Amino acid sequence: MKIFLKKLYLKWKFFWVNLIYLTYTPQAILYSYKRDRADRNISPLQPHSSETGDTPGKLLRAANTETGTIFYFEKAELELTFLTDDFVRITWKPTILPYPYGIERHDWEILEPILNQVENTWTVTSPNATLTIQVQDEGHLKFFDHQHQLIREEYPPEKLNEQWIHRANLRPEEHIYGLGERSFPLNLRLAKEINEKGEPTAEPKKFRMWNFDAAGQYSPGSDPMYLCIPLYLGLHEQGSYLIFYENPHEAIFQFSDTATANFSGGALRYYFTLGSLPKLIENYTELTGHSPLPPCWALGYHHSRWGFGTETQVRETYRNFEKNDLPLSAIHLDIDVMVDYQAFTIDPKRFPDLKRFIQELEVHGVKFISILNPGIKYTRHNQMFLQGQILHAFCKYPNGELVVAPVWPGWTVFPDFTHPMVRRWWTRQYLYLLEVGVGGFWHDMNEPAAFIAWGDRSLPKVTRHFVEGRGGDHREIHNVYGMLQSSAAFESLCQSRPHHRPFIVSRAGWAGLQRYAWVWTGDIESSWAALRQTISTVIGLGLSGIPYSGSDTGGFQGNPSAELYLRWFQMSTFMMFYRTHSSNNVEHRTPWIYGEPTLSILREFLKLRYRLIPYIYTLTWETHQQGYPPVRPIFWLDPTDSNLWDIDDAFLLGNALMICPIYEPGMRSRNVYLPEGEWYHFWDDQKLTGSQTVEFDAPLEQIPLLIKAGSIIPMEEEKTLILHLYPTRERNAQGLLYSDAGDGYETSRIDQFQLQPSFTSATTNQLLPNLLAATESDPIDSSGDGMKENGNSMTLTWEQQGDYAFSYQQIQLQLHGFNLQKAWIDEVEVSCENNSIICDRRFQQARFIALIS
Ligand code: NBV
Repeated sequence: MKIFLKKLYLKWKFFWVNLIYLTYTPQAILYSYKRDRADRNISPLQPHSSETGDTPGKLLRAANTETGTIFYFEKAELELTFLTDDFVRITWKPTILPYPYGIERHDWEILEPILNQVENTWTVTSPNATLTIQVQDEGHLKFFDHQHQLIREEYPPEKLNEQWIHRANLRPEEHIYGLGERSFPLNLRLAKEINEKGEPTAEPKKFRMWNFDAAGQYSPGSDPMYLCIPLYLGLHEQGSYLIFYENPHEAIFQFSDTATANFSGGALRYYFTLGSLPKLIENYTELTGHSPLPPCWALGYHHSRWGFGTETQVRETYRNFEKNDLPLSAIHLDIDVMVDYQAFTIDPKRFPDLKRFIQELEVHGVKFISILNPGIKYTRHNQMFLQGQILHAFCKYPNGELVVAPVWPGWTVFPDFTHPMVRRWWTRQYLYLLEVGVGGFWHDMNEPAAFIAWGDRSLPKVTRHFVEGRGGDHREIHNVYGMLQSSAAFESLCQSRPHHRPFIVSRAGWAGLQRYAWVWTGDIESSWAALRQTISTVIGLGLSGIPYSGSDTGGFQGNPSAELYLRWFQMSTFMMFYRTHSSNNVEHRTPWIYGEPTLSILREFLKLRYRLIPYIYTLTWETHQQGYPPVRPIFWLDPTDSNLWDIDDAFLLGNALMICPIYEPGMRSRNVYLPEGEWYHFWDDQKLTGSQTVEFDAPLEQIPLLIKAGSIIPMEEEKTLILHLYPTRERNAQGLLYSDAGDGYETSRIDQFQLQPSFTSATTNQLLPNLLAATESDPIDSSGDGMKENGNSMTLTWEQQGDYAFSYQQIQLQLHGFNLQKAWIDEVEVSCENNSIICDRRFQQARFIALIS
């Protein structure tokens, strides 16, 4: 009975989606039938548990060559290529190498490793001995770190017709993260298969690698998702590693006592790196590309809704934001503003003078973002279709017939983005919208998605693709399709607006998408479970190399209560893509519709986000340089503390800020396990010691926010830079501030702040006279280098690099955790008020006398 009711409920929930699709049903039936007929000779990928595959056979010999070390087996060759001392590329041959869509860097100086043989076991060691790989008979591989600790152990690969089966041992305590976008716990080893009743079973989850449209609504536990990446990180007691399979074919990954990767085809080429978590991500993003700096406005708040409809509605919305004193940076327009859902159109009836309207928005500091689907309406009345036909731009069946499938415009054709000429053609299509001033693009349905009556929601697997001239089919291209569309858009924006940074959001993607686009997590249901799920999904994306993501605040489908919306909004405030979006059949989700006190609390969080922009923008610079995701798992701070490995109800924003969302109705307090070190409670400066669980209050106005002691957080208000100093007990703290014009590619600057206990030379005892006068305590020699620490004083030094002019009119230094008694800026005494000092110019040193509070 319970199951029946649940099924009935689910049916009701999906009713509206079905209604939408109803008009497309005849087409969907026809297409599904045609797709299945075309794919009749392609058997679906099944996970294999048996050892039926063909293995490489006996290891015969090995030799160092120019491209790496080659191991010759009876039936295969293995090539190990050291890209750096801790990063190796592994290729099993013979194979047809993948077209390197995911790879950004090709110019590695291949290192020559040290090759050794003891009986039938060979070892290859990187020049600095950071990584040693042991190759044994049959193709058994072991990876050791510089201390000769075993980090990973792989079994010989198995080949089963086109398929590859690759297994590795997992240690009992080993945790696994990654695989791109997932709707499961952060540690993927905890994920279980769900049975028909919707309950988890004991069987480890089989994760599918096949970008998939959740079509209107998904819940936690849905798989696959829109953006799959065959990459995972392993973390265990001996260390951590990352493995990335450069193979976009459909695959199934499962993690039990072993990690199994089962690819339906393609090459067994993968990359392995070990070391600290930041180093793993650094290596991976060096290979697959760094995210460009986003325009600074993109870090503000975005408001979106499917169903905005007209200029009047959008105007009313931004004016209401202003009236309610709510900052806003962008409005996103969904498919309803197009003409017959045709790509690159905006209905002139709804937006009679688009250019002028976009200018109006610009005056109010709001960007106009336009949705874009990859499919082109299949009709002779559509110029783009006609042009594309002339250029042979669309995907075809092996017999040369166009692949036509139903999507929003009705019968639709799909550009083959694997053809450079098609990408060039596509880049030109953005021009009109760019000319009228559209601020950025939101790529939807680019898995690519099609409406179906049954079976796979995409193109037939036999669909032919150009693959840069070498040819291939949809089995190889499906997962990179959305990324290639984004690469064309990126190119277009760079070309036509060379002085502005592109802003693109994409639903689908693969390894390397970070070079072009941000991501949102699609059509998540509006529920408390979905709010909590978002934390793992976003962290998992970051660990998979996708640093900029966020969810539809409040959930896409459904009407969140004021409390759910508020709690979701509070969480989104600290995620990189800060957007509210919802379906066209739900209530409007603008902050004012929730009334008080919700409206005021939302306003506070919005304003907090804007105050934090200097800190967040600095994180984007770090991401651009090193690839680190701004939103991080808690274990990023201390991977040796296994208590942190499973935490997926909290996250870090940079290393200084820990965010603990509230994810249950009525929850007014929650427990938080703090990583080692000292912490400050953001809301009241309470000091806490790490490595323990602490309970925090969480009234509606707050979610627990913790600051790592030792941080300096740059914030801004009006034209004032506010440096929040959170010293450790030893009075140390540091922070960075990156700044530039906020867009474009001109000059930039880095300001570096360092707070330390003040020292004086013990031999000469030359404390600054004013400092001497102010302090009562004796200097303590704690440094051991003849310098004496001056008890209650600390010094903030400010160093800078870069040519961009410092743009703030005032600087406020706000001290936390210590009572400020006296302060000097470049040795001139200044007044202190409310534990802070204000100055109107840059300085080199600030000194404080402050007593620990
Ligand atoms: O374009 C309509 C929606 C969009 O609002 C949503 O964000 C996308 O994820 N789109 C999916 C297509 C319709 C889904 C039912």
